Amino acid sequence: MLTRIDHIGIACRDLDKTVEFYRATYGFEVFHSEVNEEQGVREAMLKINDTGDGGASYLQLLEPIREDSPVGKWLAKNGEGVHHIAFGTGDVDADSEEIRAKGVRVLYDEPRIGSMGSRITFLHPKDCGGVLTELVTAAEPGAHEGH
Ligand code: V0V
Ligand code: CO
Repeated sequence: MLTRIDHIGIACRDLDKTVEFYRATYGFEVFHSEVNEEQGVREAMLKINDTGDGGASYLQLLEPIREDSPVGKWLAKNGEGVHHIAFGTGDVDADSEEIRAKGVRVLYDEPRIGSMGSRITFLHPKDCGGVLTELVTAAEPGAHEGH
């Protein structure tokens, strides 16, 4: 069951500058940052609030590390802005299969590794009203502390 907005993914060209904008404007601090080679991004997670399901909601700031990555291609075409939304679930495997059975294209056969050791998959934007949609199951609590 999808129980929260896990994050909003925002594509940017300069991660450090964008982090500074969110800090100076809203007071949001970086909770975690990492490079995800497979996805082709350098990213920062800004925690906005905890949620009633034991998870949390974040802004995910994304800078491409390769031009031919999903975020690199998207930036070249659209410029900076909102790239995807992500719903949180306790069971990404079950929920993605259920959604696939409704005829929505799920991009991966098996969920892949996302931010902070989470397991993630994506739904094709053309099947979701133009919105690239991600499903996320967070790692077990304590497995990944913010850093
Ligand atoms: C592409 N399109 C989008 C879109 N990206 N529409 C809405 N939102 C987006 N973000 C549209 C694009 O305008 C085209 O429409 C059409 O889809 C095909 O796009 P394309 O540029 O030819 O690109 P493709 O087909 O090579 O790739 C599109 C997909 C790709 C969605 C398949 O971006 C993908 O695999 N995304 C999933 C992985 C990802 O995004 N990773 C980065 C975040 P027209 O022009 O034909 O109408 S990593 C992350 O979130 C992590 C690590 C995490 O949360 O933990
Ligand atoms: Co994401």
